[in-house]
Parts: sequence; structure tokens; C-alpha cells
Amino acid sequence: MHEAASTDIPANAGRYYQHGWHSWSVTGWRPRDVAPRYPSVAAHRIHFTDPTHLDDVRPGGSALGAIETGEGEVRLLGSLGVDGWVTAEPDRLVGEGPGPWFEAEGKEAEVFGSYADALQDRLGARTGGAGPIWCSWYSHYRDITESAMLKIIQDLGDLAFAVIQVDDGWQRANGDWEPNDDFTSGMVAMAEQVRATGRIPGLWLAPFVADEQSELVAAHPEMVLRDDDGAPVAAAYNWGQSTYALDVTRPDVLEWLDDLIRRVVGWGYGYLKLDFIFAGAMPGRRFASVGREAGYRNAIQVVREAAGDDVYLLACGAPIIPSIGVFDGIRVGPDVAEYWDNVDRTHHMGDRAGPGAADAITTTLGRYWLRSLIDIDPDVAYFRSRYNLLTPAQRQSLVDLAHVCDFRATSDPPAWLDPAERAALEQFLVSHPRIEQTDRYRFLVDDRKADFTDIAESRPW
Ligand code: 9PG
Repeated sequence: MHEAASTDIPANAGRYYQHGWHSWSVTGWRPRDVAPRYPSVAAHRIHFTDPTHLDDVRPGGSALGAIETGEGEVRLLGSLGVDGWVTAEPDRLVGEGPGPWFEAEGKEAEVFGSYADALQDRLGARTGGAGPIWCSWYSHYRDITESAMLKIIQDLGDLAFAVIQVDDGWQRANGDWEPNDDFTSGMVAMAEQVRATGRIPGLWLAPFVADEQSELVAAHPEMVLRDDDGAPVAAAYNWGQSTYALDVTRPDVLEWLDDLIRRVVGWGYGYLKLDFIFAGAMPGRRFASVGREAGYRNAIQVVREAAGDDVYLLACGAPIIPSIGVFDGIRVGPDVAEYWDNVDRTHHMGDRAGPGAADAITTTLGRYWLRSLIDIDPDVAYFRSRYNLLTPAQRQSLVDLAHVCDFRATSDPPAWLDPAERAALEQFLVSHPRIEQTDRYRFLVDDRKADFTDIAESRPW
């Protein structure tokens, strides 16, 4: 461990490991001589990386950075605490933040493994798996309804799902966490329907944001995080209006959060997908004078305390390092989609943090070293050919990735599957193949080779 957060880059060094700020932010091995690109659209910029580093001239990453120093060898500089950032200067990696700082050189898997061990000593770890999850997002999106859910619950029959999770679309507004008119029987009744099948009810929430037009913002504008000019800080634009970040260092916000989490757990939900929570670490003028990620970590500890130890907490859109030891699982890549790549967005607009299977796979594998600290969620696999542009081989890559990560989820409604597809899903849910990593992007799944090299190596920087 070092106090001085800087390490030389040898003259013959290879690529640089860039670690994206939150779940969706681009992560992987990039050329050092290519200047970083940043998306130009505000709605994309907000998710792309730590907003205080948008437009940095040098490549950089959240908490850690590494460089290839020889065949299979790397040198890593990483923060063992929150609020760390590493920049790749031409001749050295430079760490900023409170640290303490960790430095190691050697075989790639060993170096990342010992960094993970050192992080565990400081931040703890929680792993254990949620069991297979059926999630409503990647089929019904925001149009999910109570009647669609009831049909799905029925059609799932005895498929071996442990969790049935309602995603975005049930709430009146972000901030107003009560059921909307599409869930007329309410969320307690929905949880009871899931429980009756012997499964754990799951619910999506975005507890650190509130829509501009929500009742919460109307009633409590003081809860919203402000910039230096006193203007509300937006954390998303994808609900047809601005969605604001809450100041999660305010005592009244923490009390409101405690109450919210206790309420939804009281409704019967044992699995919570907490989304857009990077909002808790957005730049702004906070009530408490703490680092952005320190304030975030304190708030998620309040959430954990309110949920209790037995509720599975999945973080999504979450800053990675400050989430360790508090959440059970974390999304480690951008959203998958029923298509491979949105070339307009990824190649032409320089934004690989948006939905698409190719970048979900690549960023997830870039975060594979985290698996001893927290369950790594690669997002859903698809078994359906209906409403799906993915080829069978592309769908298989997502299935392999789920096995490699030991995290199984899908959004396919059984009614959309033909008999062969349903049989494949059935098999997926109960199989636990032996996984062996043989190279950065190569694995053995039982005795079959799963090689993601061509996918990961062909993504643009
Ligand atoms: C619900 C979804 C699903 C999904 C999450 C998250 O505008 N955006 O850039 C944007 C990025 C990600 C995103 C939605 C919008 O997806 O990852 O699984 O829960 O929210 O809204």
C-alpha cells in the first residue's frame, strides 16, 4: 500500500484498463494513444462516466487503472476507498482521492485478485446469488401491467425461477412510489400472487431520484440536489421530463429513504432492484460536506439497514467501488437489448454506455474480477426469437455470459417461446456448469469453450 498515488508506465507498455464509474459506464482495455471520446447528447453524457471527468483530455477511470506491462502481465493502481479516480498520463498512472492506494504488478488475474482481496478488507463483501430471476423490463418495458404480470406468473408454471421482479412502470412517478392505474389491486396483492407460487417477489425502484413533476418534488423541493446556481441537478431525462437527483446527505432525505424501503419491504418484496442510484453521487452542493461517493455509501447503508439483512439488494446504475459490502449484487454493464449493437450510438456518437448486447458482454467481462466481492449481474439472457434481432449465436453468448457470471435472469414471457425455446430456458434455469477462466475473454463452460475475444476486441474506443 502506498501514500503516493502514482506509478510509472514503462516505455514498452501496452493497453490501459479503463474502469467506468457506474454500472453502464464503459470498462475495458483501451489503446493509450487514442484520445477519449465523449457523447454530445446531454441524456447520454449523464450516464457515460463520472460527470466531473466528462471531457478529460486523458483516459481515466473510477477508483483504479491498470496497464499491460508484458505478456499476461499488468501493473495496477487502485484506491481502497471511495472517491478515487485514476488518470492515464503518457508516462504514469496518477491517482486522486483519499485512498489508501494499492499498487501491484504481475499476472493479470493475480493482480486484480489481490486488489479485490484488499478491497474486501476495507469494504467487506456480500455474495451468494439470488437464484434465477424473471424481470419484466426486456419484454414489456414501461408498459408492464398487473394483468400482464398475472398472465406471466401463471404461464411460468413450475419453471425454476426464484424471483419474479416487476420493473419500471408500476409507479405513479419516480419519487411517488405508489402503484399507478395499471396496478389497480396494488403492490401488496402483486407480491402475494408471486409468493403464492413459492417465489420471492421483486420490485424495481429508483430511490435516489424524483421526477420534476412528481408530488415529492412539489411538496419537498428542498430534498433535491442543487448546483452552485441553485438549479436542480438532473440525473436522467428518460421519463419524458427531467428527473432530479436527491441530496442523500440530508437528514430528511435519509429519513424518507428509510421509510420508503421499510414500506416496500413491508409490502412483501424480498428482492429490490435499486436503479439510477449514481444519482446519489452526482456533483452538486450537498447538505453534508462529504465526498460524493462517501455520501452515497452512507445513504446505501441506511437503505441496507432499513431493508434488513435478508432482503436481496441489486444495485443498478450504481457507482461500483462504493457499493461493495452493502449490496448483494450489482449490474456490471449497460443494458442488453434484443439487438447486438446500435452503431449510430456506439460508433458514430462515441457512446458505448447505451443498450446493446455487444457492449453489455464487453463491459461485464471487464468487471469480472469483482465477483468475489459482490454478485455480478450481466443483465438478462434471451431464449425467444420473437421480437428479437439477435442471432442464435448472439443469444448463446448471453447465455454463456450468464453461466460465467453465475447470475441467471430473463424477461421472456413464456407465451413468446416455442417449445424448443422453452426447453432451453428450462435447462438454463437448473444448470450450474463448472466455469474455468482460461484467458482474459476465454472460458470453459463444463467442457465447452466460450470465447468472447472477438466480441470484446472489436468494440470501438
Ligand atoms: C428501467 C430500466 C431497467 C434497466 C436499467 C435501466 O436513458 N438511459 O440512458 C437509460 C439507461 C439505462 C436504463 C434506462 C435508461 O435502464 O438498467 O434494466 O430497469 O432502467 O427504466
